[in-house]
Amino acid sequence: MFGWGGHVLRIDLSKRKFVVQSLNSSLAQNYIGGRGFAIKTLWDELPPGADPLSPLNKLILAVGPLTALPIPNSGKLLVAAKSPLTGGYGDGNIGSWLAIHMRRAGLDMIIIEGKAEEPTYLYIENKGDEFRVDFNSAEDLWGLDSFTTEDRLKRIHGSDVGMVLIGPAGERLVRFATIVAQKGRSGGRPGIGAVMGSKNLKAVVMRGHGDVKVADPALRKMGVDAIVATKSKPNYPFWMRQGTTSTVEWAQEASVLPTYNYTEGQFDEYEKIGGFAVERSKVVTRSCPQCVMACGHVVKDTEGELAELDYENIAMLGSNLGIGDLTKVAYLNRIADMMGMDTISLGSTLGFAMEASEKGLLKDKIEWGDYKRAAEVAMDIALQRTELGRLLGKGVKAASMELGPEATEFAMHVKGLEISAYDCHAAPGMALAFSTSPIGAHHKDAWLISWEVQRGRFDYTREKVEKLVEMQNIRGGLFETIVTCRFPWVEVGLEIDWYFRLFKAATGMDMNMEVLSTINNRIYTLIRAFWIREYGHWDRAYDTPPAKWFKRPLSKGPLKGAKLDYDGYQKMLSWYYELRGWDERGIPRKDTLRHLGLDFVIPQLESRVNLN
Ligand code: PTT
Repeated sequence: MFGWGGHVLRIDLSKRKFVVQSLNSSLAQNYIGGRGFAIKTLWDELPPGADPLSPLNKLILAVGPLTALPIPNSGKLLVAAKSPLTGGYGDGNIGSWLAIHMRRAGLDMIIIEGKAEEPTYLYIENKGDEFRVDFNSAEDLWGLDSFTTEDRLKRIHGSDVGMVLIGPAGERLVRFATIVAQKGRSGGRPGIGAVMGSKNLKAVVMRGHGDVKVADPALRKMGVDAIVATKSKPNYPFWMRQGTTSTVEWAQEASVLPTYNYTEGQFDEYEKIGGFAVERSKVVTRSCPQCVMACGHVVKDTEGELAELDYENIAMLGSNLGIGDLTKVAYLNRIADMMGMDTISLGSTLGFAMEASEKGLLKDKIEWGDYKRAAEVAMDIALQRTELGRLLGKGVKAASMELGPEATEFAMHVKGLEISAYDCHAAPGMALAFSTSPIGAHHKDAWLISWEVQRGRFDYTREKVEKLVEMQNIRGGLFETIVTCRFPWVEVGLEIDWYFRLFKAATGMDMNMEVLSTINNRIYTLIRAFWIREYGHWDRAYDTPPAKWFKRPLSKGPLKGAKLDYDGYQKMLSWYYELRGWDERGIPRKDTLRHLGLDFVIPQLESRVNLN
């Protein structure tokens, strides 16, 4: 089998044992890699209803057949588990040298089970098919921030290793703790860092040896051509200057920049935190391994320290909190990176707390725009010091439920995952994208908003839903399974056909939109089955965006008065279910399951819900 390494490394932390297993070829063909491998493994192996923070949960690190190849932006790793934030399927796509080392060693997936008795970190190395896994004490590392931990591990193992690790937030089980790599890459928004912490696992360090075997040696030349094509795109020079941060100006113009906990779509001080401000302040740019489109723009924060910014970080820790100063935003961003917390969820949680404080629902004071207080509360969340930090560390859904019904009206999440940085008062298609994303409200599976703004943002049309499904198939079905960065395609316009040809050269297998659509339907439907199995029931309300966007119109700007229409939204949701072959409740139909080769889920689903 070309394209895949052919090995799965299974590590049991409780027994301090490991085993190397062969990759099942039908898994490779039907699920490709990354997210496909993760959901199939979780469905097959996780005891239904398992507590995500118990030793029963499985931490999955998976690459795909294009990861680490000499093609544009291939240094990515999918991290997944049952999410402690949402109770459903959770994953993230992080740039890390660990992905490169896994591929060199012929590993397609690492499955980490159980719980170490003491704080531990793993060191993995291979010689051909022989693997060594050391279970090392992490007593000296426990409590250290993610930057210091990385420095220490590199001093011990050399700077050429790959690694992922957690910060103090993961150790303390903050529900939106992430996995960190390279002092600024952060992945696994739905609390995958907390799952790692619950296993007493501080880091996974690896040195892999070997080559990735591909079906067609012409891949190398094709990869170089794809890199040249990427760099020749007209938008490439501007991208290199501002990366995702230019989205601040675009979002302001389009009235979708989350402001004051998604109450408004425009922020008066946007220019101070926009792409041009970043360009002026930039000290250096950082990237994932094997990247030709570095997106981490590093600026100095209020303390003169370096912090890496992207659009989401700026919007969620800037306009969403009423903070119009890049150095202050950068300071909050650095706290999140060092502590190992997701910036989107942190920004949403702090915004929620500011609104709750304003409404007198919190006894603690935390005011809009007060970055010092925001930083204090962020540290409190990471270290779980006070009642407030412990409340907010559960995420906005759980925190709002504890504060009561009034608070749930402005808790900005879907299925428990805080919404990424696009206000949807006037963007029903993007609201649907957030609400049907397989991990909760994240933009990675469908960034419909720019298309929607151009095509008629107030329409509730079937065309929008069809476009959404097409985007989900490409972004979720292709990039989350071949496991490379989607930026060459989405940001500068590298044609999707390049990926199909590279896939064929790597694996010998054909790939086109039709194959992709079937594979993604299979993966999406299995993920949906997983949510239903874990929740024990399903309801359209889980696929519906927060109340604020329906009930509280924008109060200023060119779109003053705009809000979502509930009936229009529900009409679009029904079309979405129809296109996916799910029933009116959002539950996959039996014939859909059979058609996609998912017959094996029927008995477990039938024990929880009636299937149509
Ligand atoms: C991603 C999410 C994003 S999406 C951003 S900014 W973005 C935030 N970045 C964070 C950060 O930084 N520090 C921090 N403590 N928390 C953060 N949380 C947020 O995490 C990321 C890039 C980006 S930057 C994006 S869009 C693209 N995402 C991809 C994806 O999802 N799939 C894919 N195949 N390719 C992608 N390429 C791009 O990668 P999550 P990363 Mg990320 C400082 O991990 O869980 O998916 O959350 O991993 O290595 O940082 O790459 O404007």
